Amino acid sequence: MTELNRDIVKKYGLNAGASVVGIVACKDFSLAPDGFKPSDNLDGCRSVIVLGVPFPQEALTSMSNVEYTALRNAILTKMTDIAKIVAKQITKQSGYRAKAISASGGKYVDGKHYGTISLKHAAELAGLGVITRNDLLTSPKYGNLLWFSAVLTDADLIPDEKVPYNICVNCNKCVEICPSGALNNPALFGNKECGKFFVVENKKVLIKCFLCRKICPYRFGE
Ligand code: B12
Repeated sequence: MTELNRDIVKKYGLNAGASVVGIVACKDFSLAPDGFKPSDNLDGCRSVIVLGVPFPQEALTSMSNVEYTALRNAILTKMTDIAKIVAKQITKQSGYRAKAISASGGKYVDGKHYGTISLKHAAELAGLGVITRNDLLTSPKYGNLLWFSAVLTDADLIPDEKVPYNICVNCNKCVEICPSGALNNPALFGNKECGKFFVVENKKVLIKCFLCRKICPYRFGE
């Protein structure tokens, strides 16, 4: 068994294919709803390792809805695989418990599909960026192009610092362009409204809108 620390964990993530890796202490999730705290999903959880990979910029500039959706599906599968690799390595090399968190889903509550934890909040707490007015995690380096997965572990790892400033200037362009009205209430994102643009065609989900991503002046970072 080898010692486990933040540098080793970050190396695992980068070697598995992540472009960014951030660490949060589980206690920082106190504001997450019950059932969505890391400790609700792994007994004795101490740290969350957040893994991110960006879309290429072309996803927002020149891809059709079909191409965008196909790339999104591929990247979500890749993100989940990266989390599984990191979780396996942690347990194998150090003996700590580790649980991979899927990039695309987790559980059903009252018939609705939810993630295991909120990966946007995890990424913000892990210092990978800030949640901006379009309700997306926006990174100083990669803008809103990042996709995430995570690993929960009972290892106590030194966490990262949050980004100490807000990138969003509240230009409101995302609110004005959103065809569903999902962004109208700054305190409550309209999941149901936004979800209407995820449509089933030929037995497959097609994402028909990503204007809140595309319109943001910080879509590609600062
Ligand atoms: C389900 C889902 C959706 C559904 C939601 C409706 C539904 N339930 O069916 C819909 C269809 C709306 C959707 C849309 C999109 N999604 Co989506 N989605 C998810 C998914 C898989 C789960 C979200 C979830 O259940 N979170 C858990 C619940 C409890 O969190 P919540 O509702 O956000 O939480 C609220 C409160 O409970 C509280 N809260 C919850 N946890 C915490 C924790 C802390 C510390 C605090 C303070 C508060 C807090 O704050 C929130 C506001 O009230 C996540 C992956 C994930 N696991 O996070 C991706 C995810 C959020 N989606 C993502 C993306 C990219 C999109 C789209 C852009 C896709 C597109 N159109 O191209 C749009 C974006 C819309 C937008 N502007 O935000 C990315 C975001 C990446 C980024 N850079 O921000 C994620 C993280 C996927 C990923 N693996 O990267 N999505």
